[in-house]
Amino acid sequence: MKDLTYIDLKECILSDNDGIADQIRELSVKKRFFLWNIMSSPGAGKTTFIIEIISRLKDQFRFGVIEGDVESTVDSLKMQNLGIPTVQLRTGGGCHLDAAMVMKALESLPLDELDIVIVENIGNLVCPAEFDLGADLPSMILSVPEGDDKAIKYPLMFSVCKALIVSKTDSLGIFDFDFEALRINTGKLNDSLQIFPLSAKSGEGMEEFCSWLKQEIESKKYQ
Ligand SMILES: Nc1nc2c(ncn2[C@@H]2O[C@H](COP(=O)(O)OP(=O)(O)O)[C@@H](O)[C@H]2O)c(=O)[nH]1
Ligand SMILES: [Mg+2]
Repeated sequence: MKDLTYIDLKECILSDNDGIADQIRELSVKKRFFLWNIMSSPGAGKTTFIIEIISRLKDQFRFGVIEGDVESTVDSLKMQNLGIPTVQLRTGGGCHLDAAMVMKALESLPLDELDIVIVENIGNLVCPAEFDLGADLPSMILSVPEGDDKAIKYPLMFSVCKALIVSKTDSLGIFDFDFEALRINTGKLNDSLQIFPLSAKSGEGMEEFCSWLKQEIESKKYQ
């Protein structure tokens, strides 16, 4: 082992990332916007939920969106159709967004005209959790059809989030989702995690979530 050069690339990548995440935090204070990172597996309902949030709160806040995808502009076109300033980040295979990518996207948004920037992260319950994006609200969506055991299988994601949105509650009659089991499993990882069962389709739970979100946004300190 003598003279062996050992470089922990993962550690280097994550420490570079954390430095840029800090710059994003400073930028968001200076430019006075709230940064919201939404993570989930593919199909959990991120885009549907974001559209519902924007349609409910667009008279109170000015939104911008950063869409992360491996390929395509499918989701960003939906945001553009709502008249929302949007940047599409294409990773071309990468399974997460990092802080440098988000910084690049922020540089293309009219930040002086925005109150909230939502990041729709790449659909994946693993890698996105490792990368701090400098968000005020790191959050995740777990849909009822995915099952209540995901905190056991993907613990880091549940550990780094401040809010857990349990989506598609309109399908609870079909799936055997156990909220008590979810609460027990997430409680072992993150006792400050706020859990919001809701359905972007039926509207159930959306109002409660919007009230909580407004409090989070209004509690951000801009000096
Ligand atoms: N039943 C039901 N379906 C939903 C709900 N939210 C999203 N979906 C559906 O789930 C699928 C994936 O939604 P999408 O928003 O594209 O998920 P994303 O890949 O996480 O952005 C679509 O067919 C949506 O219509 C919901 O609250 N209830
Ligand atoms: Mg989507």
